[in-house]
Amino acid sequence: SRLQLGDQAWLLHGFALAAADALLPALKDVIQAAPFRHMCTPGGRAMSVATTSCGTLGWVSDRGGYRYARHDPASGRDWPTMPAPMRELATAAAAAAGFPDFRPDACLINRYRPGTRLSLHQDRDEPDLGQPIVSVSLGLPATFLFGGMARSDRAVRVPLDHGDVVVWGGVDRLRFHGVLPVAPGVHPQLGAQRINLTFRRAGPAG
Ligand code: MD3
Ligand code: FE
Repeated sequence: SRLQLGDQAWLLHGFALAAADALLPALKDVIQAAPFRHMCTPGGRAMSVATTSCGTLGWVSDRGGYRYARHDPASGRDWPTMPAPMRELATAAAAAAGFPDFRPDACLINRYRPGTRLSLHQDRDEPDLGQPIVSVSLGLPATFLFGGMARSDRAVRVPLDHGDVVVWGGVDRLRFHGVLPVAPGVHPQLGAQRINLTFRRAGPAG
């Protein structure tokens, strides 16, 4: 089912479930090649969300700020290639939400243990804000906060389950958003964690 969250924001309930058998082993390989780590915020604190990336560009945070980088700073090597099942899922979800030409070059992988949250923020590190973002939720459920264009705008709470996909772009691309603390639990396939995949176009159009 397709639930409209904004003029150009959609929740595709269960959209990733059919691909999960291909997705989870591919994800496991990526995490083995580029393990989760707690990056430093520009303010010098360790992030509570653990992250890694795959694709040509990976999202990086350190004392110097937030940016996309070609290499994993933990290893000095290229980020793992974005596996085809991941890339194809993101392209299909974007098309289902009205963005037919999405070719992601970056996938940020966020890991939430119970208690982990992500405070309200905007995604504005990407050069082309005309490109949508596709988010895939796996493992433990979470409550997503879907806000407005100003931090103080009232936020709508959206429950996200294993297999849910959210696509947002256009007029909704710069909405503030966040994730409430993940409740304790154990997911049958992923254990005591929520993993979110965020697909983006972070480099030049192509
Ligand atoms: C924004 N990750 O890494 S993206 C991030 O669950 C990030 O890990 C979150 O925000 C996570 O930058 C969620 C999901 C999302 C979904 C719908 C939105 C963000 C949205 C709708 C409008 C604006
Ligand atoms: Fe975000």
